[in-house]
Amino acid sequence: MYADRSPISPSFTSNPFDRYNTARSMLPEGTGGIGVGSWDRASSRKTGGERKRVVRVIIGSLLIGFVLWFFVRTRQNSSDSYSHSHTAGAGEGKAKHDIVDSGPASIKPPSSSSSSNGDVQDTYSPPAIHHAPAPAPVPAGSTDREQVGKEKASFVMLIRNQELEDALKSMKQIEDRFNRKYKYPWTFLNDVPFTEEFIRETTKRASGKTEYGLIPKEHWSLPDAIDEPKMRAAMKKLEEDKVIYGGSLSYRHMCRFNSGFFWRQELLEKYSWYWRVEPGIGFYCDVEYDPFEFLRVSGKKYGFTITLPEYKSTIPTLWEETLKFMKTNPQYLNSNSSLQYLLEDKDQGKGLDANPEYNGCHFWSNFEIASLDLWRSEAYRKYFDHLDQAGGFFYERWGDAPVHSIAAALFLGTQEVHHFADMGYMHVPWSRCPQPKEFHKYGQCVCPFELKDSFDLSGWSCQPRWWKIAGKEYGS
Ligand SMILES: Nc1nc2c(ncn2[C@@H]2O[C@H](COP(=O)(O)OP(=O)(O)OP(=O)(O)O)[C@@H](O)[C@H]2O)c(=O)[nH]1
Ligand SMILES: [Mg+2]
Repeated sequence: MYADRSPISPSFTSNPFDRYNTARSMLPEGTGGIGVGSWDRASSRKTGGERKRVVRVIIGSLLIGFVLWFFVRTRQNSSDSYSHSHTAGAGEGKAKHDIVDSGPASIKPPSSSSSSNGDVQDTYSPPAIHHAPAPAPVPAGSTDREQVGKEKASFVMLIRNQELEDALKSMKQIEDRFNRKYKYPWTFLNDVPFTEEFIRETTKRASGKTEYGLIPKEHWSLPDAIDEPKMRAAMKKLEEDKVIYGGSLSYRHMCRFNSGFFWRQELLEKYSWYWRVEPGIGFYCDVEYDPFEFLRVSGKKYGFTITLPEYKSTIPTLWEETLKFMKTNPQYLNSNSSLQYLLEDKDQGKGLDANPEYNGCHFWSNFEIASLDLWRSEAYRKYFDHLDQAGGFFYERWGDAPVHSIAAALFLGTQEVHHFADMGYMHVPWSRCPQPKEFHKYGQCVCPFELKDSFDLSGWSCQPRWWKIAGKEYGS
């Protein structure tokens, strides 16, 4: 049997901050808390001794002294160069100068994507593919909802009417940080009709068009083949074991819907790409390019922000069923798959024939920017049908996150999966932000936690496993 290593506490309460703290306190002995994870670059920064620090302080003071002396002399010699700052005082003049230097027009490419000595680079330029300048922000109060972005794409939010307030919080951040310039549409889905208030308020908050879909009954109900008493008994057992959402039927419908049906909704037929948004998330940095365009142009199909291990008592037979499926459908395994990211340490290097064990790592699917065609593909449809017939969405509590992730890892090439390391993101109880300080200046990130507490650096994160096979994206 495998150990249950999920960072998600089974004893969550309804207060998000309790949940955050509970989850933090559950970190195992030895990981030293969030931020002292297995990430070698982070821990090596902590090994410098007191002596090194003193030397650094002395050298730093000398440098600052020299820069001040040079600055004063330059101002004396050429008072014309900074004439605009003379009336405002030295402090304000310096601030203006900084703003000019860091503006988009003066951004220069970094000399390397991450500096090995930990120095902060002063400039950042997104990868060349991002270079199409972001459109100008739409003036406040504009009622023109015409899409500016060029992709066939939509935000997608599966949501309950009573989550309106949290939906608006998520939308506000995504709109301010990205969409007010692109005006991509929003698609809301619900298993019951949306209220007038929900439609009115979310439409007010969106810069683009909004559409509201009622999920067909057959996409949100028990399949005939499911043995209900057997399912109820399994639910009771998981509830007794305090497995999060173990006793919830609606949660099971939600996971099955997100796995096999959201991409079949009529409202989404016209799109090729989606950005999944959940209520109550945090989104902390500006996105100055179109991620849909980025994925399309770079030949990628799936993008994530956080990766972590699944709570294994929710998926006892998911991997077994996956192995069965892959044995009868070996043609779907991509020749450059990310299989090793899914495997336990003891099974690293093995192929599927060796029946390796799943380590539970998955892309946290409450955030996804991805291709709808990935789920529409023959491989994924057949995989979903196989899983659905096995019944684990109901007899166990399979989440859409491991289902999507296993499929993306096996059916896509590693290069087709993208870590959006430039995006700051939070879904209770975890959050992450880009690490390089120069990036924060460029992305105007406001991360409400210390960078060392970013989930990527915690002992629970599967990020190092992803880095091992895919390398690091800039922002990591
Ligand atoms: N319409 C509808 N949406 C649901 C239902 N259950 C969950 N959702 C939505 O599905 C998404 C995932 O559900 P969540 O409850 O957030 O599940 P989670 O992210 O695993 O867990 P927490 O966020 O920790 O509660 C969210 O966008 C919810 O609003 C439901 O019964 N009906
Ligand atoms: Mg959620």
